[in-house]
Amino acid sequence: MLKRSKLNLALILMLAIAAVAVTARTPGTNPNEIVIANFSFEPATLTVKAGTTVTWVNRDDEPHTATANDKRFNSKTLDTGDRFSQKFDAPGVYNYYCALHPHMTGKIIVK
Ligand SMILES: [Cu+2]
Repeated sequence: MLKRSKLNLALILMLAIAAVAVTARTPGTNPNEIVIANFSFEPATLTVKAGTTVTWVNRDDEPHTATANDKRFNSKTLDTGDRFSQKFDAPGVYNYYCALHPHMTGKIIVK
């Protein structure tokens, strides 16, 4: 019985550590990741090298999209926790917005 409760305690500790590790993953941890939170893209302007894959992740309770102004890329509707990745091969400035909330805007600068 004692053994079993120790095992349970170890399991709970492991789960707690895993939960902390996930929670600690704050915006900016991955330099090529854009977090959508509080109805904004963070960072709003991201500069990357040509050939970089950028990933958006929705951390809001509301659905959002990442839609290029010129429609060169367009995520589907991203629900909470959903991700969208886009590779940028050609240098340039890529302005985008959220199709559901057009006041949400962002920019990828590819060098
Ligand atoms: Cu939105």
